[in-house]
Amino acid sequence: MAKIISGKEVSAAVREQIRKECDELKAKGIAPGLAVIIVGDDPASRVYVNNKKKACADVGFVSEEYALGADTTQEELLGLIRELNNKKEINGILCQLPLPAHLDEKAVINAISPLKDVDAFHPSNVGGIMIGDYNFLPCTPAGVMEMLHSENIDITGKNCVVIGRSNIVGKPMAMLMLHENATVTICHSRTQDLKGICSKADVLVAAVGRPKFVTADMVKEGAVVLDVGINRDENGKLCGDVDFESVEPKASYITPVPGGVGPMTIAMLMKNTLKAAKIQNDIR
Ligand code: L34
Repeated sequence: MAKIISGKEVSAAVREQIRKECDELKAKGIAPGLAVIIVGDDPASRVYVNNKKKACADVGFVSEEYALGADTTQEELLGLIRELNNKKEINGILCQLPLPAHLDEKAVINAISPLKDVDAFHPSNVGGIMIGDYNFLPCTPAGVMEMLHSENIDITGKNCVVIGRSNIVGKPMAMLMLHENATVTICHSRTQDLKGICSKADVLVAAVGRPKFVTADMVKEGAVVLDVGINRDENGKLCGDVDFESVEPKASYITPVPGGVGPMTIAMLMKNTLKAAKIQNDIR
């Protein structure tokens, strides 16, 4: 029987701390502000953006939503980002991904001022993370680390396996685990003997984007299993990349979906926005 690490609970504790610090900033006349850009009408993105706005309200931040039509041009989007880069009341800018296919995601990420890049997707922030010199950590990997910390799980010298190599999750996830002295393996669609590698993992992070991809035969007895996926199963029900039912009895710790990594991603976004507000107001 695994202990379930609740992202709902851990994220609530993080947000509580942020709320306190936000109150302190407000006493100094500073109100942290986050701008969220959403382009088109992807229903999943809509849910995530709504959750981000709710979290802002919960911790006391000002949030501005910019909902743009699916036919928005690259020039229009870059124009908005330029405006937000210069807007004093806005400390953090986030452009929800994925963007409609005609838009250039890389150019959009590049256009956001690194000082307001609370996703930590800008190349200069990504580079900073590589060398351990950064202001912001990418929200989803940082959220996973926070879940490990909440249970005092020490990964020093441990065999950590990340399935997935995206710029948003897999690659930075591996880097954060490396920073905490783990031995890290990144697996992907071309990996040979995926099952063999996964079943040696002390800590297994699933970020593949395929429903119930990780099954019990891929998991070592007593492993810590962290599920980054958000998918719909054959019945349209929310599920992760891990087959929770079969894996849970084998794991020592496991994260659920929903109520796992998702809420942590949002809590880490709040943390980055608070930090951005402090830096931009020369506090600390
Ligand atoms: N720019 N794009 C940018 N930044 C991000 O950090 C994201 N991500 C990913 C997609 N695109 C992005 C998110 O915000 C994934 N993601 C995200 C955020 C929140 C939740 C899930 C993914 C979330 O709230 N999940 C809930 C359930 C949501 C539901 O009901 O569908 C959960 O409990 O897991």
